[in-house]
Amino acid sequence: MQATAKAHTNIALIKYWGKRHESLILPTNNSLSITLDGFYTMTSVEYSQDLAADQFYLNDEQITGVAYERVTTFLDLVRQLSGKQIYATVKSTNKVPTAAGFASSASGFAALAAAAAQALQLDLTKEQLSRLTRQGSGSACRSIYGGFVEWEKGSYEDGSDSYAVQIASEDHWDVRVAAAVVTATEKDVSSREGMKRTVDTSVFYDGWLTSIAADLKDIKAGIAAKDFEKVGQITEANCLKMHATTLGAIPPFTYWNDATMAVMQTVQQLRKSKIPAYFTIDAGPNVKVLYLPENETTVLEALKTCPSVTDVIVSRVGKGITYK
Ligand code: FM0
Repeated sequence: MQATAKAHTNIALIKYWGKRHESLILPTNNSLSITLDGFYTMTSVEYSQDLAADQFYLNDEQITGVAYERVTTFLDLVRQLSGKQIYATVKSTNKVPTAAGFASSASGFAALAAAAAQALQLDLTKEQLSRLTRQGSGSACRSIYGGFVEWEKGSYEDGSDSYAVQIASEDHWDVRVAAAVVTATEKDVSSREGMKRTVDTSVFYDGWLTSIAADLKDIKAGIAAKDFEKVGQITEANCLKMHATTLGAIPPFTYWNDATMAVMQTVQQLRKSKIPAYFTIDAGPNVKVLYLPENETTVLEALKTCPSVTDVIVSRVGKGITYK
């Protein structure tokens, strides 16, 4: 009753930004991501009749409080599925700078779900695993798969048709993503809180929602045709629209700081000198830059010489869940 799974994080090109159901984690719109090989979580889950509660260790440190509650609440779902009232020791190693907009929750819940289900021999399909994972953290349901992945929002109230599917494998297209790290501090507004405030109060939220269908259709055509400029333009515009909704919320907020803006301008400058590179930003100040392998040297040089950037981490398109 022990298993170990590894999951990579992912970066959304079309963002998940808002829920239609809070506890089931059902989104208002489809989203689309690339799985990244540069960041991952490795998690082992061991069930034991001797335990009276779950235990959670992250990077060798025992975790209590809110982060522990999220893990044990998620394991309750796995217990329900298995019909076994049995507790687990969870040990995770994170190769993700936590809570600085790198969405460690995506690789974290994907690895946890996979290891827990495997340890109890639940024998889930990828679709079932993605649906389970979604209830830990929405973006995590995309990290079950490698390559290019779409999370279908679904329409059923019970969430049974809300899970991710792979739209192209990791071998389809060698695009690269450089994560420009500008700060490692914890963020003020979590993505969970930020998207809720935006759905509830932002005057721009309807505009965001009505623009998604066209973005999805166009970006999927762009991915299929390996049209980098098309994919890049849609990615950057979709990111800017998502972040615009936060400015229309009450109270208004933004995830950007001056360093974020400096990196965005560096990317725009690269394009002026005919290097196709495009940025996207999640719920934090760090910027991810999409580029093609032939421009790697130029793009990395520009990012590393940007004064506000403390580190640059390169990812290729990564794999889905693997087991040890
Ligand atoms: O990844 O409340 O998954 O599509 O990263 O746990 O379901 O942490 F930019 C924001 C991630 C949202 C976009 O939200 O929220 C994306 C975001 P949860 P998540």
